[in-house]
Amino acid sequence: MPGARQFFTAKAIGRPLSSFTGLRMFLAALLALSLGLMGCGRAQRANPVTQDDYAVSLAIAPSPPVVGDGRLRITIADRQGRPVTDARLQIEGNMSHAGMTPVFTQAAGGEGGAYSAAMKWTMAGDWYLDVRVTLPDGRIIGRRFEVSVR
Ligand SMILES: [Cu+2]
Repeated sequence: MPGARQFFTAKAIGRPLSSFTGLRMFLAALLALSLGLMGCGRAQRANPVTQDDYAVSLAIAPSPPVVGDGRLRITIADRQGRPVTDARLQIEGNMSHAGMTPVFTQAAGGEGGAYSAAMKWTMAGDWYLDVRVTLPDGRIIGRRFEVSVR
């Protein structure tokens, strides 16, 4: 699948991209509005990117995460609790305030349903991680995790 390793290409994302982009634009507008009204505010929490039957969990090392190099461990299981291997994960980290450069990382393989990715926390504070999972059958699911970095 050429291009699948690139982040957020239209080909890889397909139809969900438009709603995701719309959501991002809506959130950006909300954030701009809230910043204008009350200074440096938090972004609104987003609704789930997709509805699905999978269980996706995140663990971070070190814990609690600190500024600098960290490690993400993301575990995926299906509805029956069976580990999902051979998915591809594209991960985008953003802070809850405007003006930060996003941090990207990715993971694949997933032996035992566990995926490991290096992550660089570039600043202390509130982050959110958008995890896009391309399942072995090509479907894409998404999760957003909130992370507080010291
Ligand atoms: Cu920041």
